[in-house]
Formats: sequence, C-alpha cells, structure tokens
Amino acid sequence: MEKSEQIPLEKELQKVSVVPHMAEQDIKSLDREALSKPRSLKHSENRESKARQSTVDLPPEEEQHKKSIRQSDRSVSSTSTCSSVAYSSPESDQVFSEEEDIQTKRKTLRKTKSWKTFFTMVHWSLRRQNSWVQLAGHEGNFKASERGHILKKFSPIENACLVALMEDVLRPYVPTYYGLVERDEQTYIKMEDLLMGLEAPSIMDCKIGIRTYLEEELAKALLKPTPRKDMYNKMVALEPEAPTPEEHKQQAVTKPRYMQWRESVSSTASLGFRIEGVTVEAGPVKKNFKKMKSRDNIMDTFVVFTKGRKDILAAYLERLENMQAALQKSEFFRTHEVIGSSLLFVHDRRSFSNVWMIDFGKTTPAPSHITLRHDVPWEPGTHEDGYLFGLKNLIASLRDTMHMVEETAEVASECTVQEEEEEKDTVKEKTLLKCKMEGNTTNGENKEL
Ligand code: I3P
Repeated sequence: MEKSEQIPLEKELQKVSVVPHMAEQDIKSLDREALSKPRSLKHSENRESKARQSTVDLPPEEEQHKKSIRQSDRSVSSTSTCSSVAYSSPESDQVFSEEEDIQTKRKTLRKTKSWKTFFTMVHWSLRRQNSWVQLAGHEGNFKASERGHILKKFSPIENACLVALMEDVLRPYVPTYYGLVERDEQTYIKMEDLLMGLEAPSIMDCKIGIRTYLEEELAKALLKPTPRKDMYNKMVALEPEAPTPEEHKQQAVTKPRYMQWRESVSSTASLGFRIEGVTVEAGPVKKNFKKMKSRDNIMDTFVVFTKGRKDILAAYLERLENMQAALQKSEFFRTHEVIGSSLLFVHDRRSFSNVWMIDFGKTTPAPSHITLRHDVPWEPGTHEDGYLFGLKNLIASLRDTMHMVEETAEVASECTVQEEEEEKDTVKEKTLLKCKMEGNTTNGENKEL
C-alpha cells in the first residue's frame, strides 16, 4: 500500500535545489528523481563569516565537546556522505540499509538511546562512505527507504497529524508525508529524509513546550500508579537526592513524576524548550543536557553548534520567525495539543540550513470546546502545551547568541586593529632607531674618514 504524492507548487518554490557535494561514484549512482528533486533548504549567504570561531568560555563539558569536534574534524573524509536522520525520540533505534544484513549490524551496535545510537550510526556510515543508514525513535521505529525518504513505524496519532499538516499552513515546516508503505508485515509512514544530501551535517534537537507528558498519562498514573524502576534509576543517576524517601524505598517512580522532574531540572519548565542532543559536523553526539537549565549555557551550546557562524544563526532565526507567524495562522496548531514534539535544526558545511517540526507521536486534538493559546502556563484540564512560549524563548536566545557572536567578532576585530597599530608603531620606532643608529655610524665613519 504505497501512496505517492505530488509536492505542490508553493512548496517547490520555497525550495532551493541542492545537488550534494558527493564523491563521483555517488553522483553517478543518483537517480534522476533524486537529482532533480528540490530540497527545502535555505542557502545562507556569507559562508566565511568572520565570527566563525567562538571565543566564548565554555564549561568543562563544552570544552570536552570542542575537543571531540576537533577530533571528528580529522576523522571525517571530505568525500564522505552522510544520509542519516536524527529525529529525537525517546527510545533508541537502529535502521539499516535494506540490502544490509540487519542481524550482523545489530550485533555490532549496542541498544542505546536515540542520540547515542545516532552517533554510532553516523560514524558507521562515514566509515562506509555512503551507507544508507536511518535512525531514530523508539526501538525498531525507523527503516531505510529509497534515497530521499525514510520510513517511520506507523503510529495512528502521528499519521493523522502528518495527513492534516499536509493541508495546513505549517506544511513547509514539516517533513513531506508520502503515505503508508508495508515492509515485512509492518506498516510504516513514508516521509522526507531531512538530511538527504547534506555534507557532514550539524544537527540539534530541541524539545518544545513546557510539558512533555500527556494529561491522559497523568490521569492514568493517578488512577493506577505504575512504578517505573528504569525511571527511578535514571533519576538517581542524575540526582541521587531527587527521589522522595518513599520512592527510594520503592526504587521506582511513576512516569509523570519522572517527566515533571526532567522538566524542572532542564530548561523545559522555565523556558519552554530544552536541548536534547547536538552533533556538530557529523561528529560525536552530545546529549548530556539533562541538567542544562540556564540561558547562558544554552547560548554557549548554540555557539558550539553553529561554530559561532552568524550567517547560520541568522538563517535559523529567520526560519523560526516565519514558523512562528505560520503557527499563529495554523488551524492545526489552534486545535492540537503538541506534546513531546521537537524542532530539528540542521545545517552543513556549505551553509545549507533549515529547521523542521518533527515527532508528532504525542500530538493530539484538544477537546473541541477548548481553544489553545500555547503561551500560557498549563493547568490540568487546560491542555496547554507552552509551545509558543518555548518558541519565543528559543528565538530570543538565538537572537542574543547572534548578538553575542557579533560583539565577540567586533571585539576581536578591534583587538586586531589595535594590535596592528601597535605593531606599526613598533616597526616605526624600530625603523627610526635603526635610521638614527645608521646615521650615527655613517657620521662616525665620515668623521673617521
Ligand atoms: C524519556 C523521555 C521521553 C519519554 C520516555 C522517557 O526520558 O522523557 O520523552 O518518551 O518515556 O523515558 P529520558 O529523556 O530522560 O531518557 P515519550 O515521550 O514517548 O513518553 P518512556 O520510557 O515511557 O518511553
């Protein structure tokens, strides 16, 4: 059961054609469709931004990350192509080329959370120079498809959202939906591969909203609490003192309790968004953001993610502002509670950048008598998700990061001018001194003569 869909003209027009910079054999192997298919990526101007390198002091973990970025720079071949998708989702997944021996690959890869697995897969992909690897979501959620598409395990909730979104003003901001396909007796949603054609992509996943659990989950937990040992363990690993004496005794916590705690230790509760994972130029995935709460640390992470490039930051800002305007007009957004959804930031070395709304597995229609605002605090029964509140804060943080980068670049260039002036003065002084000495010597010689 496969349904292909015509991309409407307005979406085509918004796209900028990208022919990936690939090794020759890769280009030859591209089919016509892949070459002619425009990608909705934004081409940022001014590739060689002066503010490319950040001089911001980072906490030790960021410094460590910088080191790993440098290491990965060395290990990435310039002709490598990387076609992997990093939809942030709660659980790990490994999806392989349909021609690959899945069992063999599974043996080689540990079952991990999505970002960790994503990194492993990216590295594996890079080593193999062009392996078709897809990854994300809950275990077994994704499967590779033909070039330019990915398959995500069918979820009626997500499917309904994507169908509705294809008719909504938000369409340009979500991966194109191509219907349902059957593979190995499993139904998948076929959608656009957002990383197709990107060269050593940098990817950042931000979970949006002030709430990450459904009201339904909360109601269930109140009626029939299901203690989760795994969540207790994750909680203790991060904050040994976080569980109550009762929870310590049970060695378990309920899901809403864990989710609410996660929201409070990260920036979700305060800013309405949190960074889930970052990879820079297909380098190692950094995902230890669970306790990242302060705006300053978030801004530093944006600097690391963009390598302080003003053009990339500006392109992201523009895209998010347009998205914000579209959200305010969207019928879908007005009527849906968007929980656990992410914004996927992607850019590559050639200055292509874009931001996408992804992960609609917990996005459900709100009761018909409710008109959602998305920018007010949540109270049980209101179904508010704080999506717009989070987006507003995200935009403000990105804007401030851009100003910080600009200021840093200005200070750096002022310093350079000053250093140059000082250098000139020193040279002048030295020349004068030399002239004087030569004059004296000449005079002396003349005198002697
Ligand atoms: C997970 C994260 C996911 C959630 C998952 C949590 O915690 O909050 O969003 O999945 O619940 O374990 P963490 O990021 O700290 O690992 P859902 O969004 O699908 O609820 P789960 O274990 O019940 O899948």
